[in-house]
Amino acid sequence: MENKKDARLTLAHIYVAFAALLLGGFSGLLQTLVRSGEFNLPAGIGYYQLLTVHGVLLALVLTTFFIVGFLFACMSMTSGAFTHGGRTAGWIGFWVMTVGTVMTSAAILTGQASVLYTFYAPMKAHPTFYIGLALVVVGSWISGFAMFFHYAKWKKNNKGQTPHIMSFMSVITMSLWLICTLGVAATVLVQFIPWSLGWNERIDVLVSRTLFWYFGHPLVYFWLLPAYIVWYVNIPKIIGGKIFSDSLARLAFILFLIFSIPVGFHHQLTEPGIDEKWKFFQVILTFMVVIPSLITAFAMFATFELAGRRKGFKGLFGWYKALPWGDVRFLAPFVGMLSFIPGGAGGLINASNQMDQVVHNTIWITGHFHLTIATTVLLTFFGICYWLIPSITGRVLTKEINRLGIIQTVLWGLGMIIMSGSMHLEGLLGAPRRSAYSTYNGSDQVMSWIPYQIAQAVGGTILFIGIILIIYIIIHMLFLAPKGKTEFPIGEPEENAGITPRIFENWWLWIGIVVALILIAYALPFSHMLQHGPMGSKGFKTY
Ligand code: HAS
Ligand code: CU
Repeated sequence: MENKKDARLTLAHIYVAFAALLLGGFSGLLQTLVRSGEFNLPAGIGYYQLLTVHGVLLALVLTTFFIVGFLFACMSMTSGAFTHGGRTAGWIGFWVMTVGTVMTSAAILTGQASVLYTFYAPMKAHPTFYIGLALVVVGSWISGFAMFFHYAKWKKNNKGQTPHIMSFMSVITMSLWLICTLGVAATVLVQFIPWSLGWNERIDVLVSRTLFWYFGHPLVYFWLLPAYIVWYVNIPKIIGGKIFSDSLARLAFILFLIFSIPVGFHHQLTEPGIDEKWKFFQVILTFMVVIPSLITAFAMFATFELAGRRKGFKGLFGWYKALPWGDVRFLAPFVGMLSFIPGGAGGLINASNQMDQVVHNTIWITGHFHLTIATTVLLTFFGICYWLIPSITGRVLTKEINRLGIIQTVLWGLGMIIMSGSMHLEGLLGAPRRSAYSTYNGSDQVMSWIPYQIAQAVGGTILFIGIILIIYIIIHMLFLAPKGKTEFPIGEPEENAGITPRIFENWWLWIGIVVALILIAYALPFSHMLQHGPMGSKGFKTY
């Protein structure tokens, strides 16, 4: 990276992210071993405590730190170095997030917050669990504003020009994050913190879950969009091609911003207290937010095909031979793309009301998100590391590490096919998610689950070997690889590309549509909840 000071800020985020991967991944391994029935946890560690460590550290900490760090790098590379003020804000954001992470982790590790990563009321955790989470969110806002100001400054200094697509996408991602975290901030600050401190005796469960999922669905797109940035902008350069269509890519990101927020009810399809017609409406919007992913699939095929044909490969599928299969910077994200085909299809099943009745709260759902976040997104993040880290540390990716990276990618794909595949199948047989090992007195149905649980332990073990490998690779690229210059690969548009329409920079229009759609989808059902709320529930400690 060109600016050393910005690079250090990105690096700090990467350190925390991979520390979270190591600890969170280890607890994932232990979980699959427990569920196989062949292993008991030592030293009084609880299964649900472990599951909370796993979910919070991987789904919330690893992702948020990696994404914020990566977006700082994207902005610095394509809108120029941050000013002193912007970078200071970035560091303040980083430290606020880190203090929050330490608080939340301490609450979980000391056994005072085994409430899982969705922290559903009326399960109650120690106040520091919620305060820590609030700090993580506030820290990320500070960083987000640093990015918004940076973008606005670039636009002011370059009047009439179109901002770089990578900066544009970064700002969309952080805008999505800012708007959706308002929901989780509201429930944590207004409901959970006063309740856990004993200031309020009771909590409205439905309101808290609704605010959580208002945040929880766009959260998954906050994970996905940085991966899409790489697919649209960096992968073309890595494979020797061009960005297929700058305008189409920007359009896809705007569609994500518009449609990914007012859809939280698809996580609450079995929730009593929400009228069916509002669920139906949000399911329609859920199917709208599939469209930009389909656009992305189309754009990827087009990018690959055009790159192959330009190199002279012919025939209907001849172009696939032109792809750099031996280059881990391509292979890791590519396996991520592949796994999004079944992962996305599973999402469509979940979003369909009737089918969701079959799979909701079964381990099928766990299978779904291990394909999407833990493969599609995470393998793309690993793919980023192979060029981002050496370009920051002034080192190079050696042939040996590239080869090790390919082994890591293959292990990850294989481990996930076994683990996620058996989770999907076991879910169809009715096995619940979020459940420690039990034979339920040996009923026949439950006995049919056991082989799948053993398969999950096998897959989980392969994945854990993958985690050890990637940690070794990261350490190598940070401290051991030979010195040298590594490129930060940024693709260029096709020669005959049209001009990017100016309307994409009309932020007030897009934010206006987002707000309007959120109001249409949520205002009535939510005010109904507030007006007809029950007396609320006292807190329970189930752990
Ligand atoms: Fe999901 C539950 C619906 C996408 C993550 N999801 C979850 C949970 C998580 C999660 C973490 O409607 C669990 C939350 C919890 O703890 O309870 N999901 C969807 C839908 C999509 C979707 C409709 N999910 C994701 C992504 C995630 C993610 C992305 C993380 C990153 N999901 C649901 C629903 C539930 C749910 C319900 C609740 C279920 C319940 O009952 O609780 C869509 O966005 C998917 C659209 C994607 C596609 C695929 C496009 C394919 C592409 C790849 C192209 C490949 C190429 C390579 C180019 C239609 C872009 C090919 C090359 C060759 C040579 C072949
Ligand atoms: Cu969702």
